[in-house]
Amino acid sequence: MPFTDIIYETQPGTMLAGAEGDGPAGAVAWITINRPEVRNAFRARTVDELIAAFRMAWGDPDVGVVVLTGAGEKAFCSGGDQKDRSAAGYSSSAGIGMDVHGMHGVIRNIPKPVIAMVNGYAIGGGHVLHVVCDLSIAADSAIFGQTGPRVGSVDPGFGTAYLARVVGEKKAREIWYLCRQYSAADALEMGLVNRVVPATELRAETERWCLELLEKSPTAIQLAKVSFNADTAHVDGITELGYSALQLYYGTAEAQEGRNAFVEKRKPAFRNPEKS
Ligand code: 2NE
Repeated sequence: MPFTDIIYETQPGTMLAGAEGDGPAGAVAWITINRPEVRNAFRARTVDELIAAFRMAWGDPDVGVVVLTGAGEKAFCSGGDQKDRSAAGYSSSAGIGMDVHGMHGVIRNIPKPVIAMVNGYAIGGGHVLHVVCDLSIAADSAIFGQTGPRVGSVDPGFGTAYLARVVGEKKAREIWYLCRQYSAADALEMGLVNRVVPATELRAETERWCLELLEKSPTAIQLAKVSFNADTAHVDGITELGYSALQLYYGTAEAQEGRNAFVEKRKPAFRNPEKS
């Protein structure tokens, strides 16, 4: 599949920041969402390309670590492309129209660590993307948050129940119900990210983490990852159920009002959508 919405590159371990001598064997796969004009929002095609890219990294025996990031300096990812969303869901043939569940699955199930290099906004489904990655390293300028209840959507399952595992039930519910934005410092304090560095050092710091990972036993890391995943595998079922409900919700006037208000740059009137 030729990629239009993402960039896939590999970097040998010997070329990583901090590598000495021969450096570690192995390579890093860099997957970059490349739609900066919409803050790296994903459409159905983007999701298909991301799944294909993760599968490429999965099948490449040289690749020991995968880094997911966004193009430009403003955004990691702003979630589902709202201009591509109608009462039938996001434009595509199946489910809510995009295989977001499949994308979460490939990030969780690839037997290699995945680092989210959060270079700006991680918002909505873009926030969920970094949450499902194994590790998150953020620029000090990064901003985090969910927007579903403001735009007539929800990213249930890994976006909700798994988030509660990461930050606790009270905080996860606050993040979802109030749709506030949180700074990188806030994110570090609540355990949402592993490390925060100045934006200018983000790439080098991420490369140093990749280097450390490449020096470890890949099979031990794989087994650790699988065992972490096993403990939250039931969330898969919640996600499946949630997306089925979401497909029905997208057909309602309430959900359409959220989407329309975002595109029209106005406040939504959820309790009386006909009057907006
Ligand atoms: C990300 C954020 C906070 C950035 O704000 P700012 O002020 O830096 O940029 P601005 O002006 O809002 O955005 C720049 C351009 O990008 C588009 C905007 O419409 C704007 O376009 P123009 O006016 O220049 O034409 N843009 C940004 N995000 C977009 C998006 N997600 N879809 C389509 N166009 C987008 C701010 O932009 C923001 O809050 N964005 C929306 C975040 C959001 O609500 N995401 C969707 C949540 S739902 C979801 O992701 C989801 C789900 O619920 C279930 C399953 C799968 C996904």
